[in-house]
Amino acid sequence: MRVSKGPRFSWHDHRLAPSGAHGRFAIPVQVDGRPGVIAGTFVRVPRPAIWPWLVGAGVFAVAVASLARRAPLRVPLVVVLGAAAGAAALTATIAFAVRDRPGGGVGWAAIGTAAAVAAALAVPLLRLRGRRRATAAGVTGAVAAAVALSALPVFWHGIVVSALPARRVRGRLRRRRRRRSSVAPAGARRVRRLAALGLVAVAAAGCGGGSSTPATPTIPAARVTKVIDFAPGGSVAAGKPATISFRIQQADGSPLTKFRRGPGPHTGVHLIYVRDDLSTIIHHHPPLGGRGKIVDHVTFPAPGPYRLVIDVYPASCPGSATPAVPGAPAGTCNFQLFERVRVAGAYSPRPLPPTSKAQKDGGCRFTLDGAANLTAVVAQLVHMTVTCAGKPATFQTYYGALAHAIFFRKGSLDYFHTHVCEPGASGCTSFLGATRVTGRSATPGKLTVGVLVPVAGTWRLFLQVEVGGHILTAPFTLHVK
Ligand SMILES: [Cu+2]
Repeated sequence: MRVSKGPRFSWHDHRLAPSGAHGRFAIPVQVDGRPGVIAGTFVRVPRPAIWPWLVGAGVFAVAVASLARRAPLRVPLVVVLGAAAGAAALTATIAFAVRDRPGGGVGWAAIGTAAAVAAALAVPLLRLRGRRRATAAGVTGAVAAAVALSALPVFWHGIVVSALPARRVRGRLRRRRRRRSSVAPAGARRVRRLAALGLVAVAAAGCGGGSSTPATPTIPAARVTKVIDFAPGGSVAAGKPATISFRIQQADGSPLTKFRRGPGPHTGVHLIYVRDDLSTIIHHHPPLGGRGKIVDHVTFPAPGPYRLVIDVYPASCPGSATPAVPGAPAGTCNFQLFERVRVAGAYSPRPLPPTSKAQKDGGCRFTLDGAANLTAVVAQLVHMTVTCAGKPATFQTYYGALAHAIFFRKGSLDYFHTHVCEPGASGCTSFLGATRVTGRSATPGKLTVGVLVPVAGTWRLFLQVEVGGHILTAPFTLHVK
């Protein structure tokens, strides 16, 4: 039985508990039409000791009895005990309604009924005085006892799903297991202990509707953030302006309409078109006005297949659909989506030029230093000297940065992107997992560029700067070990 709505798929299953102290379980599933299996190990944990509970109950009973012998304390004692029992029953009812519905979701009707009964009992308890107040407390206690008795089967249950953080619960159990050598069957009394805290929910094996024929759960394809309404559907012409448009649909089905703003290059949506042979890139920042529809006008210089990288910085990181950039400041989200564009005409892939130390574009000369020993996943800095007409170049801020270093891997077209910002600028660091890199430029004509790529191979670095109002692109071939 499926017990969840929305992007999660959970179900009620009776096959998780093999007999014995521990054993393997394997549940066949169909995920997006493909057969799979969810397997694991089921370990029964020893019962917790009963004596602390007996001792606690004994101490409590003695304390209540000794207090009850003093006549002036009897009424306050009954009131306190009745109110405490009522509060405990309410907590337990809410905990069960929130975490233990066989059909999933939250039992709002049970919570509403419990709250109404609690309010009806609380009013006389607060308003009345003397013996009548004690009677009200007695009624509250009796109702609480009835509620507790109805929840009693929880103690017969072999499996407990705890609402406490897994690490804390498992840590406790591991310590307990280390202390005891023997393994007793089923941890029913562990249930009691957690249930007493009102923090437990019970699931699976044996509850809610008897045994059913084991079925193969059919799990639909995961919902993901994706590009929709991508146009054009067919090929475009080389040398003529083409219009590219699309929307980004989030995992919950809603369109992505809000993007990160502010200084620095990590904002909005970057579109990078790269020809499959890495001979050409086009880097655009389209406007982000029209309710999620992104439109870009682009002229492709030569025919052939292009990969389009859609590098997205959403305004917020909702749920798990757009994971936060690991290691980045909280709230920085980034993900990439990919599309293909076919530019009509004969395509003859150009071989990748060999490694070079110098490149020219727009009358400027780019000299690369320190790129001989590059390693994947390691942040390294290389040095770029840019001279235009023999003088050090003055870099202008272009798309939030003084320089953009765009990396594409030969063959797979894997992508990474780092930046060089003005001294003191924020939001210029690039992250790959927990590894980070920030470029620098302290003097005109000099750039310290961060190199950080996810896998080894032959990579093409496209260094982009703006000098004198012109965007210059210097491509370098890099070998990364
Ligand atoms: Cu950039």
